[in-house]
Amino acid sequence: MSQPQVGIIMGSQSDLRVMRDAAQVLEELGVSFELTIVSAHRTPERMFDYAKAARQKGLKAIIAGAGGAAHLPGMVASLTTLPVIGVPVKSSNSIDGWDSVLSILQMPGGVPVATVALDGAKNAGILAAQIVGAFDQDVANKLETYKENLKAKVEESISAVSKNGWKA
Ligand code: RP5
Repeated sequence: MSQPQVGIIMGSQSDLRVMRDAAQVLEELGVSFELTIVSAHRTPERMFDYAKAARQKGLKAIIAGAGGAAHLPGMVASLTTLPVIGVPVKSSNSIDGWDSVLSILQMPGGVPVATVALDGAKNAGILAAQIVGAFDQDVANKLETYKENLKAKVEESISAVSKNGWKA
């Protein structure tokens, strides 16, 4: 694997069932990435070291997922000038997901976290690829194809519904 361009981190191994969607789409789009567990609450020193080293090791964006009192994305954003994309995870300790959403979304002015939907790791992966693709034509081309495929799928459904009717 070449030098990772995107870092995917999460507060716990239990977040992987959601965060794997980010890895999957980055792989599909040909963007190199690394994936590991970094907990804001349980391994604060590791979080500090990861965020501080991220730019120097060549990362262009960080995707950070966490559930419940989800401080990881905001804390990482406070420690780096790289763009941080936050994924609120509906975890076992989450009331109904709103705790994770609001913990990640409601950052104070000056420390932005680009927050995707609850369990929205796929969009986090696409957004990270778009950040990389702003400076990398190969990735931009893959994103173009990705969007064309989205359009083609809808067009297929339109034809199927108009040909077979809504009952089928
Ligand atoms: C958060 O607590 C993690 O991001 C995870 O979503 C949640 C539960 O963690 P585990 O108890 O499953 O390790 O910090």
